[in-house]
Amino acid sequence: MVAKGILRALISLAALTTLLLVFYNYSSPASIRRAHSGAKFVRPKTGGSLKGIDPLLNPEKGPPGKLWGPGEAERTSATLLSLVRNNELEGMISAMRDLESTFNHKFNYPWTFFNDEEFSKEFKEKTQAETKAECRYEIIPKDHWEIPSWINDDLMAESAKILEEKKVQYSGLKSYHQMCRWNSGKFYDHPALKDIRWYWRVEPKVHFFCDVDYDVFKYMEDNNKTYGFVINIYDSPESIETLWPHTLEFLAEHPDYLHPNNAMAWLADAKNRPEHHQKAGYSTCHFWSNFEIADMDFWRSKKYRDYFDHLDRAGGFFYERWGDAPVHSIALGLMEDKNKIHWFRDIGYQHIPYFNCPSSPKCSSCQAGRFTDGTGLDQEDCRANWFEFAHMD
Ligand SMILES: Nc1nc2c(ncn2[C@@H]2O[C@H](COP(=O)(O)OP(=O)(O)OP(=O)(O)O)[C@@H](O)[C@H]2O)c(=O)[nH]1
Ligand SMILES: [Mg+2]
Repeated sequence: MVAKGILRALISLAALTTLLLVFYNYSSPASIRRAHSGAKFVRPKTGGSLKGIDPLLNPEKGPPGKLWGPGEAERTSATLLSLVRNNELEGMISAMRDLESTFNHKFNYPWTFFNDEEFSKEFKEKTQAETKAECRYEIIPKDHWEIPSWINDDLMAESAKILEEKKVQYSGLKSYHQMCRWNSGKFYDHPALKDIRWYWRVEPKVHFFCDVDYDVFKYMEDNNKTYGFVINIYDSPESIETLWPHTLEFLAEHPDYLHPNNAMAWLADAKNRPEHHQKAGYSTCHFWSNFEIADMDFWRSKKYRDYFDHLDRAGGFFYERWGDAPVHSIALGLMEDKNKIHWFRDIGYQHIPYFNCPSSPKCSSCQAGRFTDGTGLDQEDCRANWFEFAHMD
């Protein structure tokens, strides 16, 4: 009788232990991730909320719905687009090689290269040799590149000194300011892009790690998307001190431009990086624009043109160091339907020092979930904020 009782107690204890172990395993997101992916990476806590799942560590299958593989559909009106200098030829070739081998040899979208001066013969020959697709080489019209007449040289030089004291990178480099302004408000008006709607922005030296077997532009078109990103990071508040106040001024003049399904909660978030919000007036979390797959019709809309003109007149591209990344991100966050913004989480990507690395057999040389390469910058990742305040698609 006593022995039977002990046996029953032992069995109950074993069952309870098993139950607890199972519960512990399935309630621990880290072990779920490990179970699914076999990856050892554990993402540092960076704020935001991944809503219990980490999409970069779960097996990645690409976006849902009908996707068009190579040869399955006509190409749409799109180009791969690079602003680049002759002396960046080597880096451009390396980026092209990656994108051609993972995507473009299957789809043959044309490349359009832009420069503020003539491309060299060597640049043209060596880049064209990397692709079967057409390469176009375009010079930027002077009135799109030059510093506008209303910018005061002395004030700009003084401002550069102040920015340098605040350690704002590239603040003394005029061409960097010009590049940011062109990428914010000019590129889509280049005559060479007149009949083109979609672009994939590619910088020299970036890397692509995963096979992309569907036409990304047709995905955007079919699914009514405006903007695709891979990485979100926090900005340097010192580079954009008055960008948000000027934006609020603009919004007060055009309250109708605020989209009913906007991402204001994402922009206004003060919880995840309070010190940035305090300095800049908004969260500073933005789409990192060295990668963009997007619809130029948004940049060509009256509301965006009005916004860019307002900012351009305010002078912050030159008196501060407003980047095209925060300008694009704020415009999208306020004036576009947030459901039209898509995270291309299946596109493995690196622009030093950050990565987007999905967990997929289509990817190589990129550790799933990795965000930086030992530079201690993991806390700059703010993709989770986008998931928390907008959505995960
Ligand atoms: N033609 C031309 N291209 C430029 C100029 N300045 C920058 N670019 C290009 O504009 C893009 C962005 O410039 P980067 O110097 O990479 O700026 P960044 O990505 O903020 O800086 P890094 O972190 O150093 O890469 C790159 O594709 C550059 O090749 C310029 O004066 N002329
Ligand atoms: Mg760059």
